[in-house]
Amino acid sequence: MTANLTVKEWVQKCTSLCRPDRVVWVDGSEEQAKAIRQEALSTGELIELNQEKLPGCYLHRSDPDDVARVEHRTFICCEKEEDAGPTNNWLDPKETYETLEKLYDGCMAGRTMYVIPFLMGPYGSPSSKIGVEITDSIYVTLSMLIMTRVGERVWEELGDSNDWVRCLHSKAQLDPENRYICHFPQDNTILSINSGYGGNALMGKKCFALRIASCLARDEGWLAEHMLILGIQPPGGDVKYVAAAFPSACGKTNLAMIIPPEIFQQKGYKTWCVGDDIAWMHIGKDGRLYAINAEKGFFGVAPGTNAKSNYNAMATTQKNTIFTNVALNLDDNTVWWEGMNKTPPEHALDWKGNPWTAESGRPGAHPNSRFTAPSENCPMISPKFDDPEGVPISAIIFGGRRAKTAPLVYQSRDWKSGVFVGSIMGSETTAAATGKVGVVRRDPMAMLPFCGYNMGDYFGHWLEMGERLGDKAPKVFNVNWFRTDENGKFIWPGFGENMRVLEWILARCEGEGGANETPIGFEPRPEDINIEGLDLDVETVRQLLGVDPGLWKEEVKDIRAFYEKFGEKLPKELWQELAQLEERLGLTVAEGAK
Ligand code: GTP
Ligand code: SPV
Ligand code: MN
Repeated sequence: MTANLTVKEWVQKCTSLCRPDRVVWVDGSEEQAKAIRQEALSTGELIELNQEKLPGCYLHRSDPDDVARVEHRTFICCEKEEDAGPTNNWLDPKETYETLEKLYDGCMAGRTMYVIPFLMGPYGSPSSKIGVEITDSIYVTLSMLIMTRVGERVWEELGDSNDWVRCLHSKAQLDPENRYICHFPQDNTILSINSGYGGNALMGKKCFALRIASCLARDEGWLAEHMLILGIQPPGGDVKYVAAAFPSACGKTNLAMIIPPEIFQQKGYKTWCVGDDIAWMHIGKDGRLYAINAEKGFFGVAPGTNAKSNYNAMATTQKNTIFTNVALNLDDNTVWWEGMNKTPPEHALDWKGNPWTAESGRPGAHPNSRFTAPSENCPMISPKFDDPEGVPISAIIFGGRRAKTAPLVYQSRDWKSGVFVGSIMGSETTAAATGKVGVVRRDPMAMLPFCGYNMGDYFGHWLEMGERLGDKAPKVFNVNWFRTDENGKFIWPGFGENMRVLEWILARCEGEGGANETPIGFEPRPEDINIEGLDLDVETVRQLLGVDPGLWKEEVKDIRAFYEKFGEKLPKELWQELAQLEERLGLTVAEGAK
């Protein structure tokens, strides 16, 4: 409990509005968590798994209509529509408070309300921030206990301050028609109703740590980004850190937990995971950019995860993990998902709880099924994980899922052209959000669904950060693991082998590593990528690095149309970068180009 009057008043207000039968203040103790888990087992919200094979592990099945983020029901509620920008859904704050008040009215009758104090970022860090989530979902409560730092210490850090984010969540009736994920940046408030899914309901994550935090970062001069943080230790050298922004379900967790290939291990390369989804980055005392992971756990995509693709994720999920919407193996009461192994269980229930076999003709696990696992389980968790200072970032890596256009890797000329590279990112949509999968859309900095204000201003903020960082700015790169051949098969082996690309990136950060200048930036020459021990020849690397002028001609058209949406808000520097790219591609500069 806390004596903080601003918290007490707000909890009182939410209690009178939602009218729960009972209020529980979550204290972060194992004893209380145990009682909450027991409650979840009795209501069926959690199913106990084989406690010998998977101690502390549970299965949760969500409502079948509530399995992913709902971008069309996600709103930024600031005073002026222009401040939300053309990439966000906007609602008027006053009207929205009124609409939502009606939906929250009595929504927790017959239920328990949990009050969860949580910290985003390490204890004792000047970069960390506090939130309080109120929820009527036990699943959300137990997930928050894994994903964030929860407990009495958070109240201590808060003291009597009013500087905390208000997060009110109710699963209500899980009614998709009345589902709202609303952000009120001017009030540090988030209201979420009628969904119980991760990104819609675990409000520390995308709602706070990205949408609200991006507004705070703009005002306070730092960056809140959809990025993994990875430490790479070359043989005999210091650990270097990279931060990488890939859109949802495009490989962050995998790269964050990368195991270098055998030949790299023999040389002595080591890797350390600092974070897999959210990086908060501040300029440190020495003028360099430092990153902390805002989270404490991993909310990772299950399908495709296996001992070969991501050994560390498999190891991380062997205890104290909640699995959501995966298949239940009835033979030994464990879990299964597509891509876990080649031997699907003979007796199983699918993610909806219906009898299932591999011959059923439908997936056993939902494509966006996930695991919620504590970071301390990860065998390669960085010793800097809890460091209040964070880690210094040498390189920022952008990347998307592109079958053809983007090459395996390239480096931007400087920070400004790096901001351009981030701003023109495109990627195929995935099952992480509702809607069509596999459609290419522009997803700048992998932040399209997560930037809490006008993205034109956001690009301007990135440019300003570069000015402040000067020659201490991280180098900026773009990668694409997802190029396909004429049969639609991935050409690059990916996963652990991505280390070969990281090696070139680190070399470039040290002023080493060969490169060719191309219209889009610096690319390694094919022989600059170490392919020793790979079943792949230099010719294929050449193909992976190819920049097809025809495809890029189409690409710049699409970028131009995207930029135009921002009108005056799009920084002129980015228009200039685009015009220069068009020129280098041999395209006439379109009329009206700025
Ligand atoms: P969010 O948690 O949604 O933000 O996603 P994420 O970026 O952490 O995605 P994750 O690492 O879980 O990747 C999800 C999908 O990408 C899975 O289907 C993986 O198999 C696939 N994937 C990851 N890395 C690679 C790679 O190097 N090559 C290929 N071909 N697929 C990859
Ligand atoms: C994503 O969709 O980018 C995720 C999962 O990391 S969620 O928490 O639902 O946003
Ligand atoms: Mn994510």
